[in-house]
Amino acid sequence: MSTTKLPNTTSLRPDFIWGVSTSSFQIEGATREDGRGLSIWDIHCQSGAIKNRDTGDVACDHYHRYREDVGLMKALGVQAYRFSVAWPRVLPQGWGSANEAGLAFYDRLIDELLAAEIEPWLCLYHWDLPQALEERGGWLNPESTAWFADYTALAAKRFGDRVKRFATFNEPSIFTLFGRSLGKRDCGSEDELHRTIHHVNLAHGAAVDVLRASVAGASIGCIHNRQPCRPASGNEADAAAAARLDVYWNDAFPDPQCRGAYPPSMRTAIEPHMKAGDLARICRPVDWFGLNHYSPVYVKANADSMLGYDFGDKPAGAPLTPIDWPIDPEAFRQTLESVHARYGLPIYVLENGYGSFDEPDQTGAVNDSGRIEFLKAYIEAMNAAASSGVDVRGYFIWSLLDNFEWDSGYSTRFGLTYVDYASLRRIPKSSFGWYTELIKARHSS
Ligand code: GCO
Repeated sequence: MSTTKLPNTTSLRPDFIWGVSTSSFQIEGATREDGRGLSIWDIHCQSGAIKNRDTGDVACDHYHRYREDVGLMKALGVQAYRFSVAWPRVLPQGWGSANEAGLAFYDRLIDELLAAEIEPWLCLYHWDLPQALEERGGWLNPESTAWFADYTALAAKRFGDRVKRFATFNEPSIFTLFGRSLGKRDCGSEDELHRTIHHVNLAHGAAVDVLRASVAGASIGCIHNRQPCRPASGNEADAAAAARLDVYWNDAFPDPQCRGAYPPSMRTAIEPHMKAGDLARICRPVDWFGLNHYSPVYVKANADSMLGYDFGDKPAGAPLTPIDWPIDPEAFRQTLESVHARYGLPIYVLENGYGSFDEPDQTGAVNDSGRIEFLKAYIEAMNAAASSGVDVRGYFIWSLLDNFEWDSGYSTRFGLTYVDYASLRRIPKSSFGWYTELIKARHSS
């Protein structure tokens, strides 16, 4: 592999962490095995709502193939691996008695990672809410804070001797704003949306306290999807809709969590759901800001929808990935700068990646040169942000493996590794070798 294709990373700190990310529902499979309870995503898939009626029942079969997958990470040379624990695998009813077999799976995974000298980064919630809790109102129920705190305490007690990096939530703005498309009852009203937002923020704060109290040396954060929401046209209504969505998409969680206050435009709507002292319960000290970034979002006004917005057209001629997401590394650099300026925390990029429709060629190889070009441009943008003083400390590619891409099912592929879902064979793509070279070059410099 020629190293001329490698990005300039000279402004990144010597101890910069290179990693890969996945999530439980998207790769594990074994949804009915060893006592796992059902999640809202199992129920959503059962409805036939997913493209090709795909489900998470087998996924990448990571539950059984985790040793092979850790071997892939070892071959990549990554220092860290971000995964999530499936709440219903360890607490089938969401609370109450724990499932030993479920806990034991994550013990095996963590031990395998440590043996491979790969640091485990554990995300507590990547959207797979236990269905039993959804039936009790889910995040709409004020008891959800206690449920999440108890689940966090179980994970901290069991894994905290070996895991120090904890994320409370993956993309809280996404799973609350777009409840309908993410497997749970949609937020049927703006009032329900604000109640859900507040309860998830309270759950974050409660989990931080639990982790601080029970894991010596815990390094804690929350993972936020942050992407500029831009007007799809020059008209005023679209600009206002974009500005409104930008607040909910980008500020509704990190602002109360890291600055101790909701964005001003949300306060009237959120206040009826607050109790005295809530902001102090939410704003608990964290150690880093987890950033997921892909591309800007283009927004148009829609008076009939919740928050009065809809997704609009991307700029004519904008470069797009094969799944039509804009390619805009400059927006990534700007986002890094805005997070640094607004929150002043060390930043770990915990998702960035390229969706496509890779297939092996006649030799059986998978050449994903588009992904290499994308990653190179985004890493260069991150390097430029670092050169202007942004405290970015890690970059985790989404994803190690092709996997279950939510409503798109298995039709789109984000992996550095191709997964043949018929045989579950893993085939490293050309981007896999490229990332290996990048990490090796960083460690030899
Ligand atoms: C998200 C989720 C991931 C996705 C990835 C590609 O950001 O939607 O964290 O689970 O699979 O981002 O869409």
